[in-house]
Parts: sequence; structure tokens; C-alpha cells
Amino acid sequence: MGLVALQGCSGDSYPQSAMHPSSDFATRLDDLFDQIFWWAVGVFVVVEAVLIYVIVRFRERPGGPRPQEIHGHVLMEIGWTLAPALILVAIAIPTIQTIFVVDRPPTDENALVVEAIGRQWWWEFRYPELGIVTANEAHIPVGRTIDLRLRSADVLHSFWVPKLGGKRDLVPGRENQLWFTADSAGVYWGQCAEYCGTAHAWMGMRVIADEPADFEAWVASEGADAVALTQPAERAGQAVFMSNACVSCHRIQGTAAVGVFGPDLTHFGSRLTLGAGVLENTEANLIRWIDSTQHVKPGNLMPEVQLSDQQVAQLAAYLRALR
Ligand code: HEC
Ligand SMILES: [Cu+2]
Repeated sequence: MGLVALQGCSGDSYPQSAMHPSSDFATRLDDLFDQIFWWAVGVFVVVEAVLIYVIVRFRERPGGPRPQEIHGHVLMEIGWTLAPALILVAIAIPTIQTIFVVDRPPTDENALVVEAIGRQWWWEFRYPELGIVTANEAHIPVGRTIDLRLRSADVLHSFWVPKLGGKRDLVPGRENQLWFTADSAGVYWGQCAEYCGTAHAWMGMRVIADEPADFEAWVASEGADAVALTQPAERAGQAVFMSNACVSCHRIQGTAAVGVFGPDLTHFGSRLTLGAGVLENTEANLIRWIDSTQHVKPGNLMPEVQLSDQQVAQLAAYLRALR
């Protein structure tokens, strides 16, 4: 689209830009934005052209006659009242149309229900039809309508994945809905867009749109229990996890860990990020997270548990094995 050409940027370098839409919803918003943008460009050009013309044409010249002073010009006043009013009507019509279109319930009977629950300061995703619970990264199939149910576990949050759709508030005590169909596979970045406390700026998410076959594979592995461990360090890490406070806040399906206060970690090792997008999910970053989570993401609701360096390394080996 036009603005992209002006900025000279590519879609990949701006993973969170509403100007590179990848869903029906986001495309409609982007089209609307384009229309308003070009109206604004037109107004700017006309106003500046008239202004420059008048400055040059009617400037005071040395020795020349003083410009004639006039008061009121009925035709011009009608003109500059009517023209903006008509432009506003021209903008209002597609705006209202877009509001109705994106608000219309999906016609796709095959729509996939995904519950997105905002929490201070991370996202929980549930797939009630598939029996899956995960955090911060939602996988969705390309080409199938996603019927998002938005809820909050505590305060106001707002769901916003600019390339797919949003913003829509998550309000405690009520359920909001949002629909979109992703049109191409990719990793789409999102962000909580309603101030929700200390770590609000660190409340990111990823929506990963998979081709249908990849999505099926993800469902099969994500719905299953945590994988069997192979390495001694992983087993040692599991023992550390189960004998410390971790177990009371996190759930790892198929183990004794059934906590629900923090993110579900059943398949944590297959996630791209940790801490709601704060860090890439690498071994070194995971060690930093466990060791000094309050330094990595100040104010977040996970406490720093006193552990030896060896225990932290074992925990990291264990959690990264959970694929
Ligand atoms: C009091 C509850 C609590 C305890 C105890 C706790 N956590 Fe957490 N944990 C959380 C919360 C809440 C988050 C989400 C933090 C955020 O992103 O804002 C979290 C996030 C995490 C994450 C990142 C998950 C993701 O997908 O981003 C990992 C990994 C983790 N915890 C591991 C551990 C380990 C290992 C222990 C034990 C040493 C532990 N936690 C103890 C509450 C807890
Ligand atoms: Cu939030």
C-alpha cells in the first residue's frame, strides 16, 4: 500500500505493524486507514498550495500598492464549510461499514474457538474443543476463522495483534468476542494495549499461524502429556521443580504439578519466547529468568526462589525438554 512505499519498509522488519495486514479483519482496517490517509494527503496538498499561492501572489511589494482589505466572502465561506463536511461524510460511510462488518458473527461453521485470558502480565490461551491450555503463544490454522473469546482474570487488558486484528478489551466479569481468519502462515506479534499495572509494557504475545497440517501436528503434541525425559540433568531438574514452590504455581500435564497461578508449562520447551515475549526462549535466558526474574521483568508475579546454580541449570534443562 501507499504508506509502505513512502516509508520504504518491509513487512518482516515490523512484526507488529497494522500496515501489513495478514487477516480479513486487519485488511479491512488497513483499507479504511488508506482511504483516510489519502483524504488527509489531499487536504494537506490543497491547503498548502492555496496558502503558498496567496503568500506569493498577494505579498507586499516595495513601492507597490497595499493589498486591498476585504471582509467576508459568502461563496468561499460556504465552500470551506461544505467541503470538510462532505469529506467527513465520505470518511464516515466506510468507517461505519467497517465497524458493522468486523462485528458481524462469523459465518464459518467450522470456526475454532480460542479463549484468550488476560492476566497480570501474561496471556493464557485455551482451546476448549481440543482440550489444550497454553500461555503467551497461540497457534492457529491459516484459512479457518478464529472465534476468540476474550476474558480477564484480574484487571482490564486489551488484545491487540496488529497484523491480525484488535484492539478489543478484556473486561473482568464479561466475555468479549473477536473474529478473524489468518491468510498466511507466520509469527504475528501482539501486545496488551490497555495499561494494566507495573509490567504492562512487557505483556506481549505471539500468534503463530500454521498451515493446516502443521496446526494438526501442533494440536497432537500440545494436547498430550509432557514428554518422557531422557537425560539425567532433566530428571534432576524435574525433582527440583516438584520439590520447590514452582509446583504450586505451574501446571505440567501428566505430573504432580497442577498449579494454575502461573503459565502452563507442559510444552514450554516448544515456545519461542518466555515471560510473555520478554526474552527469546534459550537456555541462557531461561536460567536468567529463573535466577533473577524480578530483574528480567520487574514487578512480575513470579517470586525468585532460592536455589543453587546447579539446581537452576537442572531446572532449565528440564523445562527446555518439555516439548
Ligand atoms: C507464586 C507463583 C510462582 C512460583 C512459586 C513460580 N512461578 Fe514461574 N511464573 C509465575 C508467573 C505469574 C509467571 C508469569 C510471569 C510473567 O510473564 O509475567 C511465571 C512464569 C514462569 C516461566 C515463563 C513461562 C512462559 O511461558 O513465559 C517459567 C519458565 C517459570 N515461571 C518457571 C518457574 C520455576 C522453574 C519456578 C520454581 C523455581 C517457578 N516458576 C516458580 C508464577 C510462579
Ligand atoms: Cu495487560
